[in-house]
Amino acid sequence: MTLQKRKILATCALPYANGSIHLGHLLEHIQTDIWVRFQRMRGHEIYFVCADDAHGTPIMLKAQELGITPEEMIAGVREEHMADFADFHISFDNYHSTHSEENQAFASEIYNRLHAKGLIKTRVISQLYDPEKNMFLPDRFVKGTCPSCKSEDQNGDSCDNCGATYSPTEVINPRSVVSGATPILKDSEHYFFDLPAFSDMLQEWTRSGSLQEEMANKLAEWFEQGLQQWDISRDAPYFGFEIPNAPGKYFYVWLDAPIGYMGSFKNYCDKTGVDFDQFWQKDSEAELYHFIGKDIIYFHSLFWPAMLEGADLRKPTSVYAHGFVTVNGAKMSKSKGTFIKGRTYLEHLNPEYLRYYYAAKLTSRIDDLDLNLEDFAQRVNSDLVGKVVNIASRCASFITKRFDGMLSSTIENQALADEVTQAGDNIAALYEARDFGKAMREIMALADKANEYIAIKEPWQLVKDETKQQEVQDICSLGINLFRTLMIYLKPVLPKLAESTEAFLNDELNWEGHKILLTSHKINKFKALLQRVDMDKVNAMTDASKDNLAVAEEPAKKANKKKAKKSAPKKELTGKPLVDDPISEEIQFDDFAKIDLRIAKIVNAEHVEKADKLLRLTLSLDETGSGEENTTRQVFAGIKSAYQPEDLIGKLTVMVANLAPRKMRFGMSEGMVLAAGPGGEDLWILNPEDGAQPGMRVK
Ligand code: NOT
Ligand code: ZN
Repeated sequence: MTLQKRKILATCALPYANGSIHLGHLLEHIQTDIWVRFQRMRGHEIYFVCADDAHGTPIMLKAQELGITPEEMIAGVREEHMADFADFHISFDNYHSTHSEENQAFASEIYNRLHAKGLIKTRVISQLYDPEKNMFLPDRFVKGTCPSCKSEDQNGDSCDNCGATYSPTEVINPRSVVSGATPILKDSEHYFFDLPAFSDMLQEWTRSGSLQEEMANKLAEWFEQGLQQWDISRDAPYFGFEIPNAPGKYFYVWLDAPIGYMGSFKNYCDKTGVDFDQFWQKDSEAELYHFIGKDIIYFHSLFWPAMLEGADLRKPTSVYAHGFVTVNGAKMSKSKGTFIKGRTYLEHLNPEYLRYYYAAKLTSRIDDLDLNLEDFAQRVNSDLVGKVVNIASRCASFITKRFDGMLSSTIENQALADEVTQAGDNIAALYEARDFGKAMREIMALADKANEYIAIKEPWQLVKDETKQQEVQDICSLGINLFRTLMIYLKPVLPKLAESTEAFLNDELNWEGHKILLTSHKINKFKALLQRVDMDKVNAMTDASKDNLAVAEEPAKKANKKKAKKSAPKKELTGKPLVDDPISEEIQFDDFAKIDLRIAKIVNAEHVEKADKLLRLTLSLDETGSGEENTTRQVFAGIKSAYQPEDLIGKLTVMVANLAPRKMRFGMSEGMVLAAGPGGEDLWILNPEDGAQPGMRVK
C-alpha cells in the first residue's frame, strides 16, 4: 500500500511570554511533537510551528515592574522558552512571536476584511479605571469585597469564598491591584466581533465529525446558551497592536494570539519558500490541526473558526484538546515541589523519560493526566530499560564477540518476526488517532514476546556448546532485529534513543523499514543506551522545585536574592536549609496579600511568669511614639531562648498587625513578631533599619 502524501500544518498553543515553561506546558508540546514526528516518519509534508504569546496587560505590567521594555522582556523569555523546548527535543520548524511584523499584518488584514463585511460593531461600555495609573483595569486587576457573601479581598470577577461570579463593577469597596487606588467608572468605545452571525456555520463545523466528542458536546452547550458579541478592543496603555483607523485602541491579546499561528508559519515560508497560501486559502487541501489545553477550547473552536470564515480563509481541520497535568494525584503545587519547571527537570533527568511517560498515559480524549513520580520511575525502568533496551543488551555482545558484528543471513523464527512487523499498521493507526498510550502498550507487549523468545532459547547456554554456534547467531540476530523494529515504532517518542540505536545498528530507522529485517548486516559495538531512572534524582528535582517558591519570580529579583545570600553574614546561614523543612499547605497569593506586615517598635519587653519560652512584648505602631492606646499591641513571642528582655527594648521589628487576637494562658496576644533561625539561641527577630519607622507597611 503506498501512502498518499499529505500536506499538514500542526500547532501547539502559544505560551505566554511572562513565565517559564513547566511540565504542564510540556504535555502539549510533547504530545504534538510525537504526532508530528510520526507524520514526518511516514513521509508526509508536515510543518510544526509555535510562538510566544507576547501581548496583553499582564506582560506590560510585568515589564514595568522589572524596569525594562516589554520588547526586551519578551525577547529574553522567548530565548528561554526555545532552549527549554529544544532540550525536550520538541522539533518545531519555526518558533516565532506574536509581536512580529507578520502577525501585525495578518491581524490588520483579517480585521479589515471583517470590518468591510460589517462584522465589527462598536459600542460604549463602562469599565473600572485606575485614576492613578490612568488605565482600564482587567477583571483580575480589581479586588474587593464579594457582593454576595461580603467576604473581603476577593477577585474582581469571582469569589473564592462563596464561588459567586459577578462583574467587577459590582464589587464592594473595589481597589486596583496595580496601584491600590479606588477605581472609578469610565466610559469608552469598544469594538466587537459579531460572533452570533456565525452561529449556523459553527454548528455545522462542529458536526463535521473531526472534533473530539467531548469538545462537540461542550460546543453544543455553548450554542444552547447563545453566542455573544466578542469584545476585541482594549484602550491604551496596552502592549499590543493598534487597531487600524482606531487611534488609542488595541487588539485584545486573544485576537492576535491565534493569528500568531499564521504569523509564525508565514515567517517560516518566507525563509524557506514554502507556499503559505496553499495552507491558508479558503479552498486549501492542506490539513490544519491545533493542539491545545482544555481551558482554551472556546477561543479555538468558536472565535477562531469564525474569524477565519469571516476573513475568507480556511478553517482548522480539527482542534485537539488535552486535559491538565496533575502530579502525584494533585494540582501542581509549589510548596510540595510538584510545580516543576522544564529547566529544573532537565537539570536532573533525561527528557526522554518524560516523553515516554506522557506517551504511555496519553489518550485521544480530554482527560487529565497524572504524573505519579514513583510510577514514572518504575514505568520507565520496567518498560524502556527492562523490556526494550534489554533485548539488545542480551543479544549484542554475542554478535560482536563471536561473529564479528555480523547478523545471520536467515531468520530463525519467521512467525515471530512477522508478528512484530505486522503490528506496524495498527500502531500507526493508534499514533494517527493520538492514542499513544495504546500504542505504547502494543509495543511493550511485543517487547515481552521478544524477551520471552530469548529467555526460552537461552543463547547464553547454547554458546557453551561448540556445535550450536550458528543457532546462537541466528537467535541473537533475530533479537537484534526485533529490537530494531520496536525502536522504529518508538522513534516518534524517543528520538535520541532512536539516534543512538541507529549508530549501534548502522542503519537508519524509518517507518517503512519496519517491513524488512536486517540479514548479513554488520552492526557496531553495543554501548549502554539508557540509564535507569534514579529515584534520588527525582527527589532532588522536587526539592529543587521547592526552592523555587516564587516560581513566577522575575529574573531581576532572583539575581538580587542570590546576591543577598552571598553577602549575608555567616550567622544567618546557620539555619537548616528551607528545603529540608516540610513546607506547610500551599497558600494563594491572595492569602499572602492579606497579611498586613508593619514595622513596630518594641517599647517594652518582660519575662512572663511560669512561661519558659515566652516574652511579653509591648509593640508600638505609632510613628510619633506617643504610645496612644490603639497603636500599641501586646504580643507574646517565643523568643526567650534567644533574647534578654532588656536587649529588645527600643528595637524595631516586623509584626503581623492584622492577626486576629488570641487568648493565651497569660493574656491576649494581639499579633505576631517575625523571627528566623533554627531555634534556641540562634533566633533573630527581623530587625529592620535604614529609615524604617513604626507603623510603616512592609512590602
Ligand atoms: N497564551 C495562551 C495560553 O493560554 C494560548 C494562546 C494560544 C494561541 O497560554 N491561540 N489562540 N487562539
Ligand atoms: Zn463571596
